[in-house]
Amino acid sequence: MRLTSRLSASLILGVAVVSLAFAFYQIRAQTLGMRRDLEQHALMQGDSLARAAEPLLAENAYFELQQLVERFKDRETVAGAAAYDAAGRQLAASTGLAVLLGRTPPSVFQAVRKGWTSGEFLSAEGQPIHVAAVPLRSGVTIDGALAIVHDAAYIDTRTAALWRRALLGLAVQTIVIFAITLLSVRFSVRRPVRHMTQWLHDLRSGKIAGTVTPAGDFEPLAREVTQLATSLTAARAAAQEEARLRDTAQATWTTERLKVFVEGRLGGSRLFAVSNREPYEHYHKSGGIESVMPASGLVTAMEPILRACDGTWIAQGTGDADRETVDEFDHVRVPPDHPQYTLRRVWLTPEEERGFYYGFANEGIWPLCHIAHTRPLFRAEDWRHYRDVNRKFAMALLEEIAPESSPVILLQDYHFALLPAMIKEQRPDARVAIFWHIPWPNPEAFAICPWQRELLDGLLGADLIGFHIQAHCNNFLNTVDRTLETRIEWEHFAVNRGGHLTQVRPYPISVATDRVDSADGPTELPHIERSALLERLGVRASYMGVGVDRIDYTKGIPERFRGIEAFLENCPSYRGQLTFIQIASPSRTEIPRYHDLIREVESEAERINRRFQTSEWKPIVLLKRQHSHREILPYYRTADFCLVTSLHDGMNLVAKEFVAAREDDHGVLILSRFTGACHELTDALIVNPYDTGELADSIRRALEMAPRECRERMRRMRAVVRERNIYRWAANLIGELCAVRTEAEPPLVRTIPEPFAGRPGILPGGKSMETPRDDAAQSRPTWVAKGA
Ligand code: ADQ
Repeated sequence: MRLTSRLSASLILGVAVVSLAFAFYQIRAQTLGMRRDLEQHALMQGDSLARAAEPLLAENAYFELQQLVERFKDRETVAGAAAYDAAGRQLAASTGLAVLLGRTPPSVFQAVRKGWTSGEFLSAEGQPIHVAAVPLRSGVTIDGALAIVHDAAYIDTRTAALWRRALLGLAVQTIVIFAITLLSVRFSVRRPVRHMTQWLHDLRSGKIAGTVTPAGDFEPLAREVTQLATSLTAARAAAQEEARLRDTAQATWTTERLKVFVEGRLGGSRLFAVSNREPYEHYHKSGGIESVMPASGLVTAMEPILRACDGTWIAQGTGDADRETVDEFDHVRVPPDHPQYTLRRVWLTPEEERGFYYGFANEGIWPLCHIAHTRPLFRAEDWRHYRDVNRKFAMALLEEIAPESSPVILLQDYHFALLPAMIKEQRPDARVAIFWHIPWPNPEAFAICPWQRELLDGLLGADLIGFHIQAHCNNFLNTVDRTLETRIEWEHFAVNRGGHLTQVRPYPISVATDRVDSADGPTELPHIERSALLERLGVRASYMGVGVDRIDYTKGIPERFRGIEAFLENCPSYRGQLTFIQIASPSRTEIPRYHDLIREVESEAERINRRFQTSEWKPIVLLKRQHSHREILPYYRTADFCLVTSLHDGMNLVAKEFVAAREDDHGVLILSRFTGACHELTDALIVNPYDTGELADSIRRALEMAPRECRERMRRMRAVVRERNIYRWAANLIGELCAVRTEAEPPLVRTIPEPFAGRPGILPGGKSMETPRDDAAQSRPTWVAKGA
């Protein structure tokens, strides 16, 4: 109500001032017009009467003169007329006029003296009158003057009437404005505000969640409030989960717990992550810029950690709008909708990307480490690019960590085998871990690589090397043992090389079980029936299986399709009943092997479909594009089984995502024995993907498994995934890394490589910075000129 009154009062005041000023000018103009009209009219009358009076005055015919002025009196608004001689003495006047005028009016003297016709407004006996004086001539001599007197009171009367009307209009205007303001405030302000207040109240009291949707001018406010409410809901859920866990004395890791843990362990140091793949790519789309989260196990795993710690993630910029979205230091805050950490982009030339990423990393190291019968290709040119790009990332990382003492660094994957040594050489005070997301082969297989010594040298710069499982750690230690002059401390699973210790540990990576869509935060998704999902795809089936993969030869997609074919051959009653949905995103398409694989996957699906399909049904639906986690989730939730048939896989997150999604405790996981995941998810149906018959059998077993067994298996797997989630993975890795004792204190003088000149915290011209060690309280380095 106060808002309405204030709004109305100011509106009314504003309108009143403007209307009054307007009325004043209008009425004044009208009054002046009436006076002007009267004046003109009087002078015209005076002129014509003067023509009649002049001969009478010349002949001294005063009686006739008196009659003339007397006759003139009876006209409308005319008060009378009077004749004067040259001395201004009254010779004749209409009855009563002599009394009204009293003295000779000044305009009469002026008419006699100057020979001009003139008029004036006077007040006579408190009454407004107008006097028009006309000279009376006889030839060129002025014998006297004639005065015509009008009653001007009617002008005041009309002016007063005009004011009355204007004020009445103003009053009506005020009432109308007040009513309109009241109504518009009620409908466009008070109603949405009341709605939002009620919504906030319900939210606070825990009755609802979701979004508030007032439109129009309130939309930005509603968006902000919704954002705030989402954070509040998430914080409340986290607090409840913490409380529940404390109550049940469980040790499950949550994002909140990780946050507190990491803050405590970092103790003021900051967390830096490096990977080739960036977590958010920006693309030009339909006239604007959109961000996309790529399909990658690494991104899926690392995203929640960076969100929890607000660190810096250094990665290659690959989106076509990436350069437009960074600031002058190549930084962009992400996630775009709800920024929580910094992404620093590194730019590679097309040649660098070809040699480093497609060449050495993905045609060399990837097949080298995955024993999947694709021959590794090692080219000297690719190796040069690999080394140069590692150096480029090292420069970017050194630049980012320059202002930090003892930074904590998590390097990701086989793209950066040389980076640990490059960083430690410059910053021995940094704690460096590298996590190898893919398998590590046996020493004989690894020995194929012509640059195996250089790769191991680079890796051993790290304080900690992580693999998914112990077998990969053992393979790595054996490879080092066979290749380099080192001491392997088997009892500690560490390599001692010239006094520098590198610990080698298994950290089985996992998924976040408390989040549905890592891009959008915790979200409730509406339930979609399986039949509706299948209908959208144009098929009808009673059973549904699902597979989710990048199209990669290590994932065993054609092998999987052949397993489905064998199942339909062996169990014809399932024809027309089971449809397998393969969600597959094309990957590394620049590499001929991957390009060929897409064709192979498509043609295998087509061949099998042709063999069995009917008008309403087909055995395989291939959805060949990148999907968001939100799009994948309904398939995970409603499938009878999920098929993971990797020929070799470091871990495989799809298996864990499927289990995490099954809140209903249904669904069967069929899992390749060559994945890291099969060591933890022992309640899956473990298969050899090369054995088509075994695959077919396991599909039948999954479809015919007793509901009770299915539920028990799923419950046990869900407990494993819930407990060994991504936060636990991060906590173990970061916890052990922070406990590492580095050999060196922060260097006294840190030399900053030349390309960093002009960057934040770095002085131009390749200056360097100094950390004064004698002042314990001063932990931040100060900048000094090189050589100072
Ligand atoms: P990847 O080989 O990429 O990861 P994986 O672990 O299966 O394999 O993870 C793939 C991720 O991408 C999953 O989160 C999945 O949901 C998503 N994804 C797959 N296809 C998709 C599609 N079509 N659309 C959208 N999303 C899709 C590497 C190693 C793995 C290891 C991970 C993490 O090869 O062994 O588990 O890193 O360390």
